[in-house]
Amino acid sequence: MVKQVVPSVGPGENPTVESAPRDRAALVALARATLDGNWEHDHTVPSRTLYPHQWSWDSAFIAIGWAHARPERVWSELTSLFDAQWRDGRVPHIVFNPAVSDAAYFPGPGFWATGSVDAAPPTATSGLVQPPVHALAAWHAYRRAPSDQARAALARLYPRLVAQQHYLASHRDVGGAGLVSIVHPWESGLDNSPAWDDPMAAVPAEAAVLRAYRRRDIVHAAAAHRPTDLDYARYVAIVTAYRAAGYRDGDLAHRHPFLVECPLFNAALGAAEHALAGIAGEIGADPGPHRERAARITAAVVDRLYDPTTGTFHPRDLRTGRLTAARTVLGLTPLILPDLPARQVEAVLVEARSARFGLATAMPRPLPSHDRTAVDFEPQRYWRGPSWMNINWLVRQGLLGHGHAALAAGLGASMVQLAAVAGCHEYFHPDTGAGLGSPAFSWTAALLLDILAED
Ligand code: 9WN
Repeated sequence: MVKQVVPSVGPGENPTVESAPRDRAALVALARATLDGNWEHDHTVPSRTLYPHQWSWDSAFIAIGWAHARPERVWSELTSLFDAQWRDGRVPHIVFNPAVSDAAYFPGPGFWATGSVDAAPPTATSGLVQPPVHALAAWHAYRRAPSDQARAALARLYPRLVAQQHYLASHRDVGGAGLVSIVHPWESGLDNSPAWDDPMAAVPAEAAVLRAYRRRDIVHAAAAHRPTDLDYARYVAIVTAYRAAGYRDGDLAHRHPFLVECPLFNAALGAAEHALAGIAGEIGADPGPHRERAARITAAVVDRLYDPTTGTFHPRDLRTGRLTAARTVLGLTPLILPDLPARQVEAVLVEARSARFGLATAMPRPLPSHDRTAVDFEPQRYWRGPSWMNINWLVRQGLLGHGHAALAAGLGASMVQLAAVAGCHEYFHPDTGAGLGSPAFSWTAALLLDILAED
């Protein structure tokens, strides 16, 4: 009998791996049970404890998992998220569940105060966005579980996905070169990545500001595995600035403290146009404009964010005009662009296969979130070292798309092995494989189901 003990990761504890590897059937059962346990009437919470609302890019990844477990929920998941789309087209990064108390998550709906914002929906939401991986997820999930009902749901979602792209391209091209600027590290999804250290250092804030608030995350996870109080003080300061301007995007260049072109966010933007071209073809719309936009985005990602001296992609800080120096896993993610030129594909593969990330046809652990050889690599702290399933899944998709099936297989096997031992955690120690953060995390479960379905 296979043991299904989840490693203990309470605050202040040092997590250890306790279980023998699960076999495939046990892992599928665990992943399905994790998703079922986090299902909440029309969407899936990322985690019952840490994240008791709906998150934008989580729902996209989760929808992919539902295609394997309960296909009708793919469309519930995505539709409930897009029901909270703002009138300007932005898809909010959090949709708050009104049945959950304001104090259950910080910052809760009272902090965001979107009720008085013209473009916001009646439902309480945040005012930020997250990487636009939804078209890619909808198209992937549809092809995993096609049906007449699924095609009809896809057709209903299509104009909303197009509006999401339009918002990003028209309101967020602060640099004027065809790329989106994120206005907060939370928009990257990799909140405390070393990629943001330079632009964040320029945001005035003091950790003492946090005395006015109560962080809920460190009630449920070890503080040493989460962003610091100073990070949170800056997160609050940046939202406060954006909120004070009614979450409007005009004139951001002259007033906003954090403006960065992120390689993952913009790669997702381009991949979304490729996916929309596929969706358009399926539902009888015109794929042509999507293909044209996709080509322009890929060219801009290469032109603006690729550094030939490092051979990888970096975020561009619009406040300084420079690329940030850290070599994080963000640099590998433009692989998800099917039309990434061969020169950049080869360079990113060299980076991925180096000691920094350890990609191989047989690899003991998935990719870490940060360069293992960097002095600021922190194997337990959130996006500063630990391995995350969603980023590994995206890179794996990129490898498959560029014809590197053996590397994709090596990466996929390392992901499955990790969860077979540690369970469906939020993130994992990149060396020991111990589970960190939430022990029942939805996108980990969802993306595992997707990989297992290919075997
Ligand atoms: C802030 C929900 C989200 C993910 C992000 C991850 C984390 C939130 C937080 O959790 O961010 O948005 O409170 O730390 O960084 O990628 O979408 O799972």
